[in-house]
Amino acid sequence: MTASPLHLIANVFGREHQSLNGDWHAIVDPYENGYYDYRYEPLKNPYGSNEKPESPGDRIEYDFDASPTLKVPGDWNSQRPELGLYEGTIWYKTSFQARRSADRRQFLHFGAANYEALVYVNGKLLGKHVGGFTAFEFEVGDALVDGDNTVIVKVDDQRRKDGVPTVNTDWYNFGGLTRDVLLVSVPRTFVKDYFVQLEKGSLDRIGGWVLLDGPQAGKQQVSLRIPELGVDLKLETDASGRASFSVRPADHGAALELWSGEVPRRYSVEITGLGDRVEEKIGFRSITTQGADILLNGRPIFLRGISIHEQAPERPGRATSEADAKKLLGWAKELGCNFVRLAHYPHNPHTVRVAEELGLLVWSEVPVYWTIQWQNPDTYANAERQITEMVQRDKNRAAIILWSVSNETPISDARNAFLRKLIATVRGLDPTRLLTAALERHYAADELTHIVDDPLGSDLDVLGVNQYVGWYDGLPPKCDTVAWDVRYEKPLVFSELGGDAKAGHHGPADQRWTEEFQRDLYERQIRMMRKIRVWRGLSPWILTDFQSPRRSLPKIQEGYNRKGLVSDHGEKKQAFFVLQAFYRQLANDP
Ligand code: GCB
Repeated sequence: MTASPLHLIANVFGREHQSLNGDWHAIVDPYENGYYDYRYEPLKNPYGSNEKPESPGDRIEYDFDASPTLKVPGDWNSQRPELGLYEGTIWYKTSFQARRSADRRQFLHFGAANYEALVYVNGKLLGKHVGGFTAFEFEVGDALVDGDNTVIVKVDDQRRKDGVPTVNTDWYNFGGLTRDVLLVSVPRTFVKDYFVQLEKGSLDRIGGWVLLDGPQAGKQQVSLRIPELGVDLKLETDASGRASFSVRPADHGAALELWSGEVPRRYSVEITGLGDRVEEKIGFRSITTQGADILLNGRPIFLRGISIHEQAPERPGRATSEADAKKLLGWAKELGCNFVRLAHYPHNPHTVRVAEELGLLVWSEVPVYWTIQWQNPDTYANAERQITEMVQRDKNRAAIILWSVSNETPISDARNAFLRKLIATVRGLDPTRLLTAALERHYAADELTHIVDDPLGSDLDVLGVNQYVGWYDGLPPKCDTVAWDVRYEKPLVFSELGGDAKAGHHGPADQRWTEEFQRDLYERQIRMMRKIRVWRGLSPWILTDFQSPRRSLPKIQEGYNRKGLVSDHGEKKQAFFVLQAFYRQLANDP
């Protein structure tokens, strides 16, 4: 039995840690030689044990230390030409120095590994994680030795029918250890997690909980301080290590300044207990709906957004760093956005933190995309774990206002039941944020009226709708004739719209793939959307051109989805400026 990953430690970067990023030795293993014997049964000593010949006659047909390296964090596809479209297993190995200690615990933290990872320390299998975009951790425990330690990770990025996502997506299946890897060290009993946010429906009351983990977690004193707000609480954990709290800074004589796009104010929150201390900057804001309005801090807001993939800016590969996040989100700010849809999976934690610092509201989603196996309980368990890991990691980020459970999932009873269960899970984990999904619309018989009546609409707070009028659905002039019939009195956000244009390719507005076509499409789309009474935001598809093997049209696509407003070389297309002008106008006259 392999162990499952643990409930995530909050704020790993704020703990004592060493980075294991860098050059890891890597063995490319398309036939799973390191894991199975010739009968295709798991071997007793897979590559995970890192055996070395003990005498000259020993036959060991692999050697990590003599194998070339790959950069971590990073996708493997963009690092070596022969791995461009490789899908399968690569074994990674690195070493680190450590000390065993009776009063510290060590955890290996992986920001993400696409898609399945088996983690070994000094030959011992710690466990397995499935899902390419969420963080996971294993306690290293007894596997650690004083001095030199070895970590080996088997990463397999084969697409799976029963996976989340399934085999068919419109993005590149970048494999590897794509995010930071850390060795985190904490006291035996430590502050593992906390939830510190404005209480639902309140503009001045902060509430939540603290969770201790370890042999002395129960019935302990914990303190929670927000010095700038005069908050200094002494809490006691229950038998399971948890303590709840609720506090009004005004009762301590302090005026709470809320986090907003204009003033992304954050406060230092310090939590201490049993010799452990964690500190993190947290913002406080409320997000609710009222009829068709989205209210940020009690006031209606229109979401001027853009969708973003975790595609590296101006180069092939996955975006992996804070610098990448700053570049991408800098373009979103330049466009005039106050909102970004981080599609179609949880993005790098750097991206969410930079968005929070820049005052960008965030939609965060899981890759429950198109047609996954709605009736398969393992697929459901996988989706539920991914969404749980997403919420665990980012629940204290004020920037995130929307959790999205799915993208363009055709309506069926099995799908409705699956997504309703996911929605209930998220509401249980985080009662403070809004729930959404990118839904589809359908046509009335006349093909001109678009109806939004997905049954899931009754379970969601905000209706996300993807629509491609003028691209997959007629030509741009069709936007002038379409009417919308939205059957819910809820905020409608167009989570996608757009069309492809190759930067620098020019022609008349009715010639597909030109910048003029895309510009005309945006102008007409904006006119169409403005007529919809419950329309409260948009996140057009998409900020930058992104790699997708589905997109093969020579001279135009060449492996890229070209719906970006910015090209893969950083050139802004004409439609960028159409949307920018619209967003400037909205910002001045909301
Ligand atoms: C969609 C999908 C998105 C695609 C986009 C397109 O509806 O949600 O993942 O990339 O359309 O360009 O076709």
